[in-house]
Formats: sequence, C-alpha cells, structure tokens
Amino acid sequence: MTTPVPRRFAALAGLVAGGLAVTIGMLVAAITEVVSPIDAVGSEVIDRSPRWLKEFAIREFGTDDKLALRIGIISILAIAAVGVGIAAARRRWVGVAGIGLFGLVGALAAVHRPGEGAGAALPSILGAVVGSAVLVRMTRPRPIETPGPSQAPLGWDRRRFLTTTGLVAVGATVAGGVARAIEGRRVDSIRRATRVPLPDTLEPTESPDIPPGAEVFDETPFVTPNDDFYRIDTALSFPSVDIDSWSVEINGKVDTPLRLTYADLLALPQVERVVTLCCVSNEVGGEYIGNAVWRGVMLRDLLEQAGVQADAEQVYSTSLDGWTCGFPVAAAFDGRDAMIAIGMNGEALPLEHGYPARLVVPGLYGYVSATKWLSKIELTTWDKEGYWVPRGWSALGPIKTQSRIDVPYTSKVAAGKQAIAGVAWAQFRGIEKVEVRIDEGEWQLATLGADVSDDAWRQWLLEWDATPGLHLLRVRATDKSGETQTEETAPVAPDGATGYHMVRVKVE
Ligand SMILES: Nc1nc2c(c(=O)[nH]1)N[C@H]1C(S)=C(S)[C@@H](COP(=O)(O)O)O[C@H]1N2
Ligand SMILES: [Mo]
Repeated sequence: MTTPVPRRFAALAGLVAGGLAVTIGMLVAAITEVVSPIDAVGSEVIDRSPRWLKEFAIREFGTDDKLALRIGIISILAIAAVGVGIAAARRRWVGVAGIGLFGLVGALAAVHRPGEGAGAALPSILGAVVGSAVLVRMTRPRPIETPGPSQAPLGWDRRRFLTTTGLVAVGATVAGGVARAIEGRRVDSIRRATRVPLPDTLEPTESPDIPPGAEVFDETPFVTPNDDFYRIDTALSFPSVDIDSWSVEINGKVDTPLRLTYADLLALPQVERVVTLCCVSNEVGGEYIGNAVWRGVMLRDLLEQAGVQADAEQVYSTSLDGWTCGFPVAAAFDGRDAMIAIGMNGEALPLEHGYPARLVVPGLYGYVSATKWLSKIELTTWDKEGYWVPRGWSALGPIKTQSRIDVPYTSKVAAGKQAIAGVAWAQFRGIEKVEVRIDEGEWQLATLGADVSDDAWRQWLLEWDATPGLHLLRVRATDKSGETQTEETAPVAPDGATGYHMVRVKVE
C-alpha cells in the first residue's frame, strides 16, 4: 500500500523540477547556440500581443517592458509547475504530460522563430525529459507507514525528499548560471567587435559641423551620447553577428541585386549626418527620441547602382532577428539622406543600436524605417507589410512636428529669472520657430539653437521672469513648411502622438 506525497512537498517538487526543466533548456540552448525556450516563448508573446497590450506595456514599464515580460512568463511557469507537482502526486502521468506540454510549447515557439531550424526544439525537449523524470522520481508515492519504532525509511521519507529537492535546486541554479555565463560571453564577443574603431576615411566636407550655438541650454545635450540613447526593439536577446560572414542584400524589384559585406560598406564613400531618431510610441513630452551623428553609406547611391524597377513601391527591410519594416521608394529619392549606417557618434554602431548596420531615414518614425541588425533590403510592393502594420500601426510613418519642454525639470522653481527651454523637431522639414505660452498670455518667440540640419532637433530657450504662484507652460513648434504643430491631442497609435507639451510649475 502507498500514500501520495503530501501536497506541499508535491508542490515543491513541481517547482524545482520545473525550474530544472527551464534551466536545462537554457543551458542546452546556450551550448548549441539556438534561441532559449523562454526567449522563444517571450518573442512569440511579443509578436502576438494586441496593440493595447503593447501600448500598456510601454506605458507602464517603458524600456523595462522586456524584464516585465520575462518576470511574467517565469511567474506563470512557476504557478503551473506547482499545480503540475500537486497533480503528479496523485497521477504521475500528469507530471510527465504537464511538463511535456510546456516543453512542446517551448519547442514549437523556438522552431517558429525566424532564423531557427528544427535544432531549436532540442533545448525544450531535453529540459522537459529531465524535468519530468525528476518530477516522477520525486513524487513517487511513499509506502504506508506502519506504527512502531523499527520503521525504516523506505521509498520516501521527508529528509531524503528535502535533500533531493536541494540537489535539484542546486542543479537548476548551476545550469542557469552556466547558461547565462555562456550567453554573456557571446554578447561580450560581439561587443568587442563593435569597439573596433572605424577607419579614418571621411572627407571633412562629409562631416557635420556642430557649432556651440546649437546648445542654448545644457540639460538635454544636442547630441545624445550613445549610452543615453533610447532603445526600442522587439529583441529579447541580441542576434549573433559574425562580422566576417555578415552581409546585407539589396534585392527584389531591382535590375542588379547587390550583396555588401561589412568590408564593402567600409570601402564605399561614406557621409556623416546629424539625424534625430524618434519612436512612434513617444508620448507628447516623452523620452523616446535622440539625436546622433550617424555615419554610413547613402541608400540612394546603392539603390541607383542596383537599379530600382518602375513597379517597386516599398523599400522593405529585414533584420537578422526577422523584424521587418518598410517605407515608400520615394523617400529614398526625394533628397533626404537615408543611409545604411555603420557608425553612431564617432564609434561603430553599438550592439543595442543595430551593429553591424542599420537604416536611418530622416523624417520617418523608427518603426517604418530604422531597421537595426540589418540583413536584407527588398524592393517590393505594398503587399508586404512591415512588422507593426498588421499590429494596428499605420503603414506610413512620417514624423509629426513636435516640441518638448525640458526646463524647468522640477515642479517647483524659485521666483525671478528662470529659463524655459527644450527641443523641437520636424525632421526633413526643419524647425522654423518655437513659441512658448505662459498661462493665458501671448505666444512668445523662443530663441533657437543654431540650425545644424533640418533632420535634427533644435534646442530653444525663453527667459522668464517667474512670479510666485502656479503657472502653466506650453510650447509649440512651426516647421519650415509653415505648418504649426497641431494642438489637437492624438494618442501614439496608429501614427504618432500630437498635442502641445504642457508643464505645470509652482514658483515660490
Ligand atoms: N531589428 C529591429 N530594428 C528596429 C526595431 C526592432 O524592433 N527590431 N524597432 C524600431 C523602432 S520601433 C525604433 S523607434 C528604432 C529605435 O532605434 P534605437 O533603439 O536605436 O533608438 O529602431 C527600429 N529598428
Ligand atoms: Mo519605435
């Protein structure tokens, strides 16, 4: 006769066996250099999230949204593992089926990821096999104890159970730790490659001259340092880049498809341009915007070399991790300096920002244009849809004229001379003027920083004699086409937020 393992021990067994399954999966994935089951499931969740959920995640967690996703997945797995453990103590096949089901989900998610093959199923399979074997072993029913001092511990006893639990937990921790160390080494080795300085081959005329006058206040540097530049993408881990075998293809509706290696790009004539990049998910007054000096090869030169055919409508690009986006062919030829960028602020592109190469297209939001970890550029029609389009975002993403108040950055300031200052942008059109309104007063012209490029933001500043009390500050920009940004508020979806940035301050 036997009795089942007590519930709370069964729950614990589920938890550690599930943990071991996950970490074995991570370890096998790291060793065989395929996507880890957790990241594969996470990426599938990202890809399948409805627009409201993505907006919610960006709003609530900002750029920590991926951490929140990982914590969410692990919490769900932990709860499920506890349930499977308890059920397995009654019917052991449930343990195998339960862990097996999660393994199946992990395996299917992994092989479905772009760039992964059947081998990507292996980590999930091995994790599930080991995890369910451990669970079956741990939830083996114990023999009924007969009263009496001579009762020897037979199949199950608490101490032995807890020892096993401890060992499995240690095993899971070690497997997880080794997996993370291997992943860390992989990322470090790509990062080392990004630190190789770019050759000093730029013509002086092809480098921007940024006069000190571009900065009329300090709080927001005119050029955003790489480490402070916002990062937005769907990638849970960085795609592997072997710089010696990497190349970008230009194909589709072209006369002569091109394939360019990193060395080819470095050998081509390059330019540097100051371009402000911004995200369509940037709320009015938000932080998902940055200005950098991008170095690269002009896209129109490459497209001219390839010979774009008359029926091509869209420049559709794909990243190494399978993300896609597209913009009108016209935007490559209407005079804007679209480029394949390989450098950012004097360095090779950082891994976070798309090493080895990315697209930068002035005047278009990142989600339709700025493919990082670039792999392919296809000239095609609008039948193909970029990643965000079927997810409820507009197919066209021209950047809207906008302005932001950065100073004062505290809600209380002292009475007397104060600066009101910020940035304004209307990439490709350029900023003509910025006006500030204090309470219900007249719109006042702000002083503008030097006009470095129509593609870059402009700093602005207004001296203010602040009087005690509560004040409402508003800003609006007018671009060089004469268009003043609209006061009407619109949410970020489907094509970018609008409205005036307003700041309330208390002057004491
Ligand atoms: N491969 C890849 N490239 C991508 C994205 C992505 O998810 N994957 N996101 C785009 C979006 S939405 C934006 S706003 C910009 C952000 O670039 P950054 O992270 O360098 O600031 O990258 C674009 N390029
Ligand atoms: Mo974005």
